[in-house]
Amino acid sequence: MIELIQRASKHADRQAIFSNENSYLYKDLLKRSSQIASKLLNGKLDLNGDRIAFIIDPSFEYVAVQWAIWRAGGVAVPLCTKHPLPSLEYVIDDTQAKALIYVDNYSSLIAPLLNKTTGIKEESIRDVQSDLPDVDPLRNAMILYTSGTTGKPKGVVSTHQNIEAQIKMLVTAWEWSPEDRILNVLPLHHVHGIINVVSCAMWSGASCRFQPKFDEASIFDVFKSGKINLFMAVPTIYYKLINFWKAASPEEQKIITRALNKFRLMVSGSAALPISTLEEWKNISGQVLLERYGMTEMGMAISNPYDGERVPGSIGFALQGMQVRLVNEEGKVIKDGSPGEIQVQGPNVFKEYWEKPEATKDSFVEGWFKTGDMAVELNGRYRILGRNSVDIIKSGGHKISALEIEEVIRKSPVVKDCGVVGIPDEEWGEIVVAGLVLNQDFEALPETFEPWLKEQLPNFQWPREYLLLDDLPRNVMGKVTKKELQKQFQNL
Ligand code: MLC
Ligand code: AMP
Repeated sequence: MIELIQRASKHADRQAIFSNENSYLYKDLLKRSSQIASKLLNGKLDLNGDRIAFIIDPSFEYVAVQWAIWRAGGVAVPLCTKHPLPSLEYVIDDTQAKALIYVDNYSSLIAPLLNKTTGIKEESIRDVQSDLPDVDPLRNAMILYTSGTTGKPKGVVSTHQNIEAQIKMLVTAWEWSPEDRILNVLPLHHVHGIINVVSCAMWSGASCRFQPKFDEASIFDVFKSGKINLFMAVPTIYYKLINFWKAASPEEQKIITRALNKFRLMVSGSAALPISTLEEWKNISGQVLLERYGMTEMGMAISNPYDGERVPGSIGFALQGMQVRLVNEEGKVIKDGSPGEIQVQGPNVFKEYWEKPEATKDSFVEGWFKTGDMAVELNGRYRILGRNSVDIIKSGGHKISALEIEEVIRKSPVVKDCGVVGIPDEEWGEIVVAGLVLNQDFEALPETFEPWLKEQLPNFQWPREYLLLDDLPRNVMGKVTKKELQKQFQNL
C-alpha cells in the first residue's frame, strides 16, 4: 500500500486540512479518497497506470482526488489552474488522460476537452465503495509538466517510491512533527506545493491550511491568528509580503511581527532568494529564511540546515540520501571550487520523461541527472550561479521556456521573427520580454496583438516589455545572441 496513505489511518482523528472554511480530519480524507477511487475504478480491479488529469484549486477536494487516483492504481496529472485551453489540451493529449476530474468553477473552461477524455465532476461523486488495489511503490504515481530548452513541455514521471523519498528527506531535514500547522498559498501542479508543503504535512500527521488565491492581507490574517507555525514560498511571495508589511500602520506592523516571531520555520525556494529579501524578512519577522534548492525532476536536493547557520546567498548542503557533484564543460568532476553543473543521484530522482526516451537519456550521464544549474561548492556548501541556458526563465518561481513563447508569437501574422529572454526584476526574479521583427506590412505593433497573445499563454508567461527591431542581434554564424538581446532591454 502507498505509505503516505497508510500513515493517515494512524492520525485518523487529527485535523488534516482546513479549506474553504471547513476542517477535515485524516479519516475524512481517507473516506472521500476511497469513494472517488471506487468511482474511478467503476468495477475494475485496478486502473493499472491510467493517467487521470484533474483541475481543482488547492483544497481538501484536491488532496482527496490526488489520493483517490493513487489508491485506484492511476497516475495523477494535476493541471495548472491558470493555463489557457491550448496548454491544458496539450497535457490531456500528451498523457492520453483517461479521465479529467474537475470542480464546477472549471466546467466551462474544460468543456471543449470532453470529446477527448471522460469528464468527472468531483461534486457529483457519491458514496460508492469498492475494494482498492494494492499499489506497488515502484509504479508510476504522478506526471508534472516542465519546460525545457527543446520542444514542448515534458511530463516528469515520478514513482510512488520517488515521491516517498522526496517527502522523507524533507520530513527528516526540517524536523516535521504532527504538531506542525502549515499554510499553503502555492499552486498545486509543482513540487514546491505538492511535496514540500502538502505531502510533507500529510506524511507527518500535521495539518495544512489552504488559501486558494494569493492575497497578502489574508495571509497576514492567518499569520496573526497564531494558527500556523510553518510557511514555505517562492522569493516573489516574500517580496510581496514585505511590501505589504511596509505599507501597514506601525501598530499593525508590530502585531504581525509578534506573530511571525513565533514561527518554527520559514522556507524559500524555487528561485534565487535575493539577500535583500532575506534581510528585510529577518528584520520584519525575526526569521532567517531557510533557502533550499530543488527541481520538478527530483524534489529537493540541497538545503540550508534546520539547525546551524543559514548563509545568505547559499543553498546549503546536499540533503541526506542525495549525492551531488559539479561537472565542468569537459565532463570532468570538479573538486577545486570552480563552477560546474549540478548533477544528482538519489532515490528521489524521477524515473523518466513521459514517452520521451531520447530526452530521458540525454538528461542523464552515467546515472547522474544533469540539472542544467551552475554552482560552486566550498566545504560541502553550494552556491547557485545561474542556469547554463538563457532559454530558461524563472519568473515568480515559474519555470518558463523562451522557445515555447517564441513559437506562439511566430504564429502571429504581424511578426516576422522574435526573440524572447528574461531580464532581472526585483519582484519577479526575472520578467519575460520579447524582441520583435515585424512583417513589412506593419510599422507598429497593432493593438490586437497583445490581447491575442494573452489568450494563448498563462499570465506568468506574458512578455512584459517589447522592443521592435529591424533584425534580432546575431553572431557571425547568424545565430540569435540572446545575451545581446538581454543587454538591449537592460539599456532601455
Ligand atoms: C503574474 N503577474 C506577473 C507575473 N505573474 N507579472 C510579471 N511577471 C510574472 N511572472 C502579474 C499579473 O499579470 C497581474 O497583473 C498581477 O501580477 C497578479 O497576477 P496573479 O495571477 O493574480 O498573480 P498572483 O496570484 O499574485 O501570483 C504571484 C505568485 C505566483 C508569486 C503568487 O506567481 C505563484 O504562485 N508562484 C509560485 C510558482 C511555484 O509554485 N513555483 C514552484 C515551481 S517548483 P495585473 O496588472 O493584472 O495586476 C520548483 C522546484 C523548487 O521550482 O525548487 O521548488
Ligand atoms: P522547476 O523545473 O520549476 O522545478 O524549477 C527548478 C529550477 O528552479 C531549478 O533548476 C533552478 O534553476 C531553480 N531553483 C530552485 N531553487 C532554487 C534556489 N534556491 N536558487 C536558485 N534557483 C533555484
